Amino acid sequence: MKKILITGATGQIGTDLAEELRRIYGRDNVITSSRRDKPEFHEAGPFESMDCTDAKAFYELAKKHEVDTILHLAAILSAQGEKNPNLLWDINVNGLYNSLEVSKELGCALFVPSSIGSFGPSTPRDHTPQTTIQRPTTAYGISKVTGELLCDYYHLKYGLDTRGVRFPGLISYKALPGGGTTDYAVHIYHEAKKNGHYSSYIDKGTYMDMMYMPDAVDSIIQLMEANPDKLIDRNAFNVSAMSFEPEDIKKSIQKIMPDFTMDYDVDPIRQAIADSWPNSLDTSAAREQWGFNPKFDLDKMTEDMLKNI
Ligand code: VAH
Repeated sequence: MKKILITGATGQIGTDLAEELRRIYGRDNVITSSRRDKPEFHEAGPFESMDCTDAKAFYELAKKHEVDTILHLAAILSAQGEKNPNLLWDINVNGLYNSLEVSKELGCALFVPSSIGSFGPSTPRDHTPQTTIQRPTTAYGISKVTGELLCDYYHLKYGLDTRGVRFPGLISYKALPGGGTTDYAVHIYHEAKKNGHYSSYIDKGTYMDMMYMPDAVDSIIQLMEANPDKLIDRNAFNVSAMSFEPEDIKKSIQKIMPDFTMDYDVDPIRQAIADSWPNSLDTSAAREQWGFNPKFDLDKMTEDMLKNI
């Protein structure tokens, strides 16, 4: 990677990713973009407003900056997508299709994140294999499987250098997530610091894969810099650092904040989404093919989150 365009760059992943990429590759070699435009987006480096569903605007931005890599993060997340599946399809699939066409035209490498949301109730739930049944029951999951298949198609048919990971729930303190099902694992830290209490919308005993944002950012960079000859499962690799349920994160917080309390106010819509996803992923393919090796476990993440919020 030398000249990089990040779409959806003002979201939860993009905020941390742009900062780290600029530290490594240089401020002016990382162009960020988002549908929204705010003055503060221009402070950290080159930013241009761009709607990824506008094929012409997407192509012109990438060509103008002569990028060699596109990290396409623009997407609607699971819970928000169930409220507006038409908007989700437009952004998550038409936007992705544009990223493939632009990458093909300009010869760019392309990263597109998938998700544990690409699995469904018929997927083996524990130690979910790299290659297995993918029949998600959310519009979000269907868009993610579509994206995986399209990215593989463009690699096989046109030789496009497409790569992706299936992200678990991502936890960070720099930018809040928006409209996801795993967001409870971010909100709990903010509520712990603010109120010493949290009401979880995900029920006790609901295990989901999770990862701290520094490990997620490292995984994108590691994958994009990996030797292409070693990549078999390009779109997309299972990645995860841990699997936990709300009681686990509560206990982890109580090791630092003994008076922290939590109760449950379950949201049936987001609980149903969580229940359709795996409990834990098998990440051996990522570890073997490009050295995926997350550093943060739950307690180390909790310590860092509570220190920085
Ligand atoms: C969501 N945070 O909850 C996203 C992610 C694995 C979950 O895709 O929709």
